[in-house]
Amino acid sequence: MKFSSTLLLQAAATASAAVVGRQAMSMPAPGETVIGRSGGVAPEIENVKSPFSNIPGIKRVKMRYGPYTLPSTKTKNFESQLLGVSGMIDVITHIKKPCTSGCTVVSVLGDLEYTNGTRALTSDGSWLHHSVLFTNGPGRRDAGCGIPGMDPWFSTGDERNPAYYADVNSTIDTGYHINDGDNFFLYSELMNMDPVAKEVYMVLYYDIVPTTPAMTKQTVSVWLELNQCGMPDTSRGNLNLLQQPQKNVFSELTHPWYSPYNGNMVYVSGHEHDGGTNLVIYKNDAVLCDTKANYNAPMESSMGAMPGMGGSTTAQPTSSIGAMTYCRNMGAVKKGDQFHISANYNLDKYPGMKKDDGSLDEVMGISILMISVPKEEAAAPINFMEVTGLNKGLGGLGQLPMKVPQTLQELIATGGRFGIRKNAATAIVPMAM
Ligand SMILES: [Cu+2]
Repeated sequence: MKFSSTLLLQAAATASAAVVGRQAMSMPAPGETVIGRSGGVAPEIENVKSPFSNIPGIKRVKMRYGPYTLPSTKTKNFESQLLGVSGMIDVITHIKKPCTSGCTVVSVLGDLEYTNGTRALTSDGSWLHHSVLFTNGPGRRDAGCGIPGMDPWFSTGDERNPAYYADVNSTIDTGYHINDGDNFFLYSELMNMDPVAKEVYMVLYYDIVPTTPAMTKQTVSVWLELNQCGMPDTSRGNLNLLQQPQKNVFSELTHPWYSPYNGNMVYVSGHEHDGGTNLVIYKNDAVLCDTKANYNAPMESSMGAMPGMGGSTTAQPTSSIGAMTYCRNMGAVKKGDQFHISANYNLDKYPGMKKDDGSLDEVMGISILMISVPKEEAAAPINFMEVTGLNKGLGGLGQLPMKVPQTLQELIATGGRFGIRKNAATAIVPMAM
């Protein structure tokens, strides 16, 4: 279920055989009505007021990506026919960056909109199921597994939480640096609950500042999730190979990740599917952050609370997660510190998401940990065996040479070890930069 490696695998698998053009993606099936087209078209790029006005030179850039057509729940597509889930699409797009000549990101927030700029909400049947933002460019890598190429550095589910790459209450001496040679890719899994197709846009709000020589640090985004780096979870029997629950009440524990960095922990998030109660991030077996699922919060509550975001929030049925809490400024991390997550579920209390045939859909446990590190340390070699603890767990076996894939072909060759996400219903949608 590793997004980063599997996305590349998906991309490779679909690039030659199933390239779907932008036009095709936004075309409704014959006879379908598409809503979201009336009432004007919101701009693609907009400067809006940043809520962090205490930071000198800060700018909030709102960027719209798409359009994507959410299929009607009656539409037969890859997802409905092979995955048994109606109204869903999975798309990877090459997207524009919020700056063209380099900048530093201090916060990102994701949202979903209709064509005319009104928010697309779960209350009207439009789900932002998942979205993951990747950077590809010189020196980029997945810090969670040490795989070079794609850096998954931002993710949002329908909780639409902000992510932080710096302490926004302090002087900005760190952040996620974007360089000239970087390319952005956005993976989105979006879902429609209605028998009417809808045209939507993914929206990312970036709070950015100019990169300055005074910034001696940079923030590294570490992706932690169930089946960390393709390694089986240390708990057994909770989930099948497709990550469908085999029990109603369980705690799924991941293979540990060992920090290759000395630095400071800026932020950590939690993402679960319905049925989840909380996701706990442990540092050296002590609770670092207990992110709690809130079933009573209005969906998109974080967004609604952001100044200038507007939009209505509607209370959801208590069977759906409306918000996940997160932690900020958690203190120091040292090289060798061990991290693992526990995704806790109670499907007796909160029914999980179901496929069309009524069986339970897969569940997830994802956390992104932002660590601010000295610039020179951010480029330190990452050894897969060290970051996954194999070196420690297998008593020196990590001394064996382990070839880290350097090319897409080599990465594909590791498919068995890194795993392939089952719903590889991905289309590549090239976009002009
Ligand atoms: Cu998810």
